[in-house]
Amino acid sequence: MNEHERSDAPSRAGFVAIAGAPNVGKSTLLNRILGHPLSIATPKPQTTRTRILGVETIGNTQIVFCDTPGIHHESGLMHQRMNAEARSGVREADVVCWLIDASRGLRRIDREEAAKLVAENTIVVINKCDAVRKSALLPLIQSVAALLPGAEIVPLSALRGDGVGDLVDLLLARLPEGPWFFDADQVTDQSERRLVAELVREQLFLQLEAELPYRVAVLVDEFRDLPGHTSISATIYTDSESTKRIIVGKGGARIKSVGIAARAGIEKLLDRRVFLELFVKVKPGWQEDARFLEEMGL
Ligand SMILES: Nc1nc2c(ncn2[C@@H]2O[C@H](COP(=O)(O)OP(=O)(O)OP(=O)(O)O)[C@@H](O)[C@H]2O)c(=O)[nH]1
Ligand SMILES: [Mg+2]
Repeated sequence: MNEHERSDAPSRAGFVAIAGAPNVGKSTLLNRILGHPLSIATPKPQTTRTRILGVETIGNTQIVFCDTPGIHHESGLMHQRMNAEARSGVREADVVCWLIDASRGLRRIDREEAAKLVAENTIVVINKCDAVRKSALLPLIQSVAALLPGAEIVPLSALRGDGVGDLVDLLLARLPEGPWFFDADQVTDQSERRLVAELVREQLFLQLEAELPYRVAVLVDEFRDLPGHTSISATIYTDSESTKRIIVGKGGARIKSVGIAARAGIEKLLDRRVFLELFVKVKPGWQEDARFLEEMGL
């Protein structure tokens, strides 16, 4: 029996969007709160492409976090869909955690998007406070307060964890009474296949340079639980023969290294031995292909 079942207090539940410009640390914050790596996070902007729900049940309260893609200015169907995902995540939330990167200060995109938020249900999270001096923080807090008067402001470091507990306490206090949306032991809405595809994409983001990570998508083709191990095959789609050659690498070295690193993460996720087979296919213009984007959850 968990604490919720023992308690006489009414259950509480709500949706909390984690939103903001690309690369401000949204996925890192979600993973820090959950205590395990659910949503891939890399040093490159636009890592997250779809909404990812992460469920945290504490006592009688269930917080359903929604990690969202960074809102950005780029054009094209994939980017439009990413922004739409982020905006609907914000619209549907009871509370919005709007992240700002303290090490970069307020940027144009932060100002433009902040103007669309509602102060009463927004907590402005000033992230990456570990990366700036305290003296630089105060003026930033003042500018944020002027930008969105009335919104709560929480400085923290998602990377180190400082201040994250205070944010969770604030959220717990804000969520309305109501039934839970998920079972107490459910942690996400993402399928194992999707999580696996993301772990492969994470390695492509980490191991490919310049704009190449933006030219790949990953789909799991086969996922079979066998005695002693899980056998998985996935396809990496890219938009040209030349990118395919780079992904495969000299004598297959790059794809091998992506596979080894991704497999380590997948074995941790599934807590099983994994055989992972990766294929690379050229699919010109996939970023503009509505049906293909839908298959990827966009
Ligand atoms: N110094 C520092 N770095 C951080 C902190 N939080 C996140 N980062 C780093 O910022 C980079 C981006 O983190 P992500 O969590 O992927 O950011 P995001 O906002 O989800 O990015 P997109 O999904 O691309 O929009 C990574 O290199 C993180 O390690 C923090 O509190 N301090
Ligand atoms: Mg992210």
